[in-house]
Amino acid sequence: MKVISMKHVLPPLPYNATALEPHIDARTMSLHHDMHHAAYVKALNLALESAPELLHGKTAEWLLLNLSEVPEKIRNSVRHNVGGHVNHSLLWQSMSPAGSGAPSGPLAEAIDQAFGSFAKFKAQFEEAGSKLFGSGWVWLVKAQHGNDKLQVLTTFGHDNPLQQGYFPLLVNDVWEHAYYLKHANRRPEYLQGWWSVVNWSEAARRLERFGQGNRTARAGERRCAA
Ligand code: MN3
Repeated sequence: MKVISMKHVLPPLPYNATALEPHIDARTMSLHHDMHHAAYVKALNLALESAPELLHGKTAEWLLLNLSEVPEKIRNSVRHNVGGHVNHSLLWQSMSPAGSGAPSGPLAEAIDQAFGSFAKFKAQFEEAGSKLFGSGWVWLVKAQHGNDKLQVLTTFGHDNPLQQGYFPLLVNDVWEHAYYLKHANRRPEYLQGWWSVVNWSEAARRLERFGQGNRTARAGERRCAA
């Protein structure tokens, strides 16, 4: 049976490029999605052209977690570009023009429990994002095993917390291309303004799905991390 080849596809932005103004300007948003994210998808597909057919049908999340199955000559390219694809797909969902400004329900409780308060969480997230040297991402995550509290962590390049055993709830991009046109070198200013466009209902949905995933994992069923 022939394995069906599945090209990775750039997801459309879930809102208009102007929708997050003034916090994310339209020019940055268009460049970020239409050029940067698109380039990662294109490069991923190109790298996979020379890969064994078996890899053509795998999801981006599978590739992220099974890089050892990818031939060494394309492994670095797949790592950077599949991470870029997955992380940016999460980033667009982490933002919304209808951001409520603060989490509610179980997510709000989990944040209070882990960080002391929402304000302390924001301060820790901003500090982690500001201090990250070079290009990377800042995340709110939940450990995939055990019942640990929520954590803030950063990843370099396009690495993803799933590769380190953490399930991502919320992410912001601190590569310069995410903010430089509007904020120049003032990354902390970008991180502070970002709270106005955070999609808290999406983060809450991810926490809920994580809980459901944990139950199916315990029942021995296959988990989907996306
Ligand atoms: Mn980016």
